[in-house]
Amino acid sequence: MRHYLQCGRFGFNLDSKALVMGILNVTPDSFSDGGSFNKLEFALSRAEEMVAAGAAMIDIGGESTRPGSPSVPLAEELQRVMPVVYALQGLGVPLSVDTCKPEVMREVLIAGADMINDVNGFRAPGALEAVRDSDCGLCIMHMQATPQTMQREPHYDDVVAEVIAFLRERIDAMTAAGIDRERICIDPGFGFGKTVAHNYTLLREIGRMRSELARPVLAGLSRKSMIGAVVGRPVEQRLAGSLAGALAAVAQGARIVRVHDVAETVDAIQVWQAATSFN
Ligand code: 9MG
Repeated sequence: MRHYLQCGRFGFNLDSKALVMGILNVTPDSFSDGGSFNKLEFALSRAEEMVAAGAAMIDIGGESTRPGSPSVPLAEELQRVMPVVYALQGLGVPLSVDTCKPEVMREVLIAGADMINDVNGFRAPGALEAVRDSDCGLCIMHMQATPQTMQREPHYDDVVAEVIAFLRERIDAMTAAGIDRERICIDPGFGFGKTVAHNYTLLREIGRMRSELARPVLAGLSRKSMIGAVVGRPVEQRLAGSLAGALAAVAQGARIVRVHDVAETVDAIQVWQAATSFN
């Protein structure tokens, strides 16, 4: 199966390799000090550090999507994200922006972002139109309900079939709008309206998602509660569990893993790749 992903200024052949996407949160709780110059300096040095450690793309997020997080007003999200997109233009890797807001999508694409990562699967009115006429990469993620309500008793009759049906419907909506399939990657959305059992069922079935939808799969498990539920550790002690989760996702066929701990994940994947052959 051919796995090419167009990502703005960049293009990736994912036939025989898995990439690491480094997470760059630019929410106020991710900075130790309040000055805006220092925020930008901090974001830049963190991004450079991740690229030096082997990150193939950086995902910039100005709105927390953790369960129960409130939505951030448009102006606030733009204020957080835009200076970072401008500052990181010369980084040499694609800049992805994690947002659900069409207005943010439009502005960051003008500023030079290469990819939009939408945990809402581009369902907001105007989202498809906002990304249609660029050549940015697009990550369509599955989420049941909203970040505010998603972990209140998530229910599925058949979680894998329902997630695949959702992703298929979104791919069809995007291609019907004139968007090239080569710009799209898909994501089961670990932790977004799923129990621990739903998450691990989806993890085991990444290969089915990939073969039924014929697009590269992006997986985000880093430090999440599905890891904590197994290892019984708080978020700051989930590195080993997250590495195992990333390798499990790659072994099942994921081609991009979204992580906090870039250096460790890159090493783990390199050893995995040396020891196995990709399918
Ligand atoms: C923003 N964000 C948080 N978790 C995520 C995940 O699992 N996938 C994607 N695409 N984005 C995520």
